[in-house]
Amino acid sequence: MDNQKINWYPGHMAKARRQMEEQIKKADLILEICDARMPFSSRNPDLNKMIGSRKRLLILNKSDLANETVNRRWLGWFQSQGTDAVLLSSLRMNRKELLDRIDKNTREITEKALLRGMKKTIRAMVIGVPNVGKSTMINRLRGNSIAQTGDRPGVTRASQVIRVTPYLELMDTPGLLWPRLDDQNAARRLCYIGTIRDETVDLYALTAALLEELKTLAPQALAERYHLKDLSGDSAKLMEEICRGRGWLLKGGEADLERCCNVVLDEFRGGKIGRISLEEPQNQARNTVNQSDDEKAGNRNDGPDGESPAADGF
Ligand SMILES: Nc1nc2c(ncn2[C@@H]2O[C@H](COP(=O)(O)OP(=O)(O)OP(=O)(O)O)[C@@H](O)[C@H]2O)c(=O)[nH]1
Ligand SMILES: [Mg+2]
Repeated sequence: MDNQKINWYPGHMAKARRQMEEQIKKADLILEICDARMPFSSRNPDLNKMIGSRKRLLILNKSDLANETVNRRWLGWFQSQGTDAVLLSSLRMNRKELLDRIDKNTREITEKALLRGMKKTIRAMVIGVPNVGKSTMINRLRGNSIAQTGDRPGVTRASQVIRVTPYLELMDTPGLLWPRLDDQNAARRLCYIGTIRDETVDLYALTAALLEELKTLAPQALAERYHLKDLSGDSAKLMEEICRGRGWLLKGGEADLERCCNVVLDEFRGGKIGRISLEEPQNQARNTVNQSDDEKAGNRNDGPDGESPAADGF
């Protein structure tokens, strides 16, 4: 992955970006969604600039896939920064709690309108990078599947307004990345979680990099999932072992590395290896690969918090 520049800006995004710049100005509230496993790298700096000082609620979605302790740390960190944030799992959220939170964030606007004798319909815009669960969250809030969703990036191609309650409209928008890719660590993580299309990256290099990170972030979970006795070898060796353990062999007995890459990435994305957070608030301003050994130990996702999926947040 080191020598491979990722082209993460498909053509449709430039058009969507221009439209969203205008739409943001008209929104009463911005619901910015990021991935709870990596709230730093899954937020689009470009969108951040466009939002400016407009009212926003930051939603750390897919919290069911992230480590619970780290989730709480992120929530505390955002609070300390003055950013209103919530943990969410769109797949098992409490609809009323999220609606109440939206209501709280727009109360001033509705009360002002009431004073003028009007019952205002709030328009909130749902934005974020691809595949973080924007459309899924809207469907869950509405109670049926009106917006198209899918476990790949780029499903929503155009903005669409969806009425969620008589007085709340949400605008679903296409996931947006930013055109300049400077931080290759962030790019790699975005690939791990399926924000950038797999077709644009070398999946072998990506899986090798992910396994290297998991050796540090969740060694126990990794060893257990793939019955690995020894994690000291490099990622090429680990992939060989995973293939042999699972019986993924080609005709001549060679390891089926393509299958290994597809399954490991898929299992990581689906939380099957464990609830693993890729970023911690205290490291948010630098690369986790440059952490000290103490910090690495503190960043582990293994142990009681990393094991059982449980609903937290909404
Ligand atoms: N585990 C888990 N999966 C989720 C959650 N929210 C969404 N998903 C899954 O993530 C995938 C992407 O969801 P979408 O709602 O299509 O994501 P999106 O942000 O609208 O994506 P684009 O339209 O491509 O920008 C789907 O497979 C969803 O089922 C969540 O909270 N937890
Ligand atoms: Mg979508």
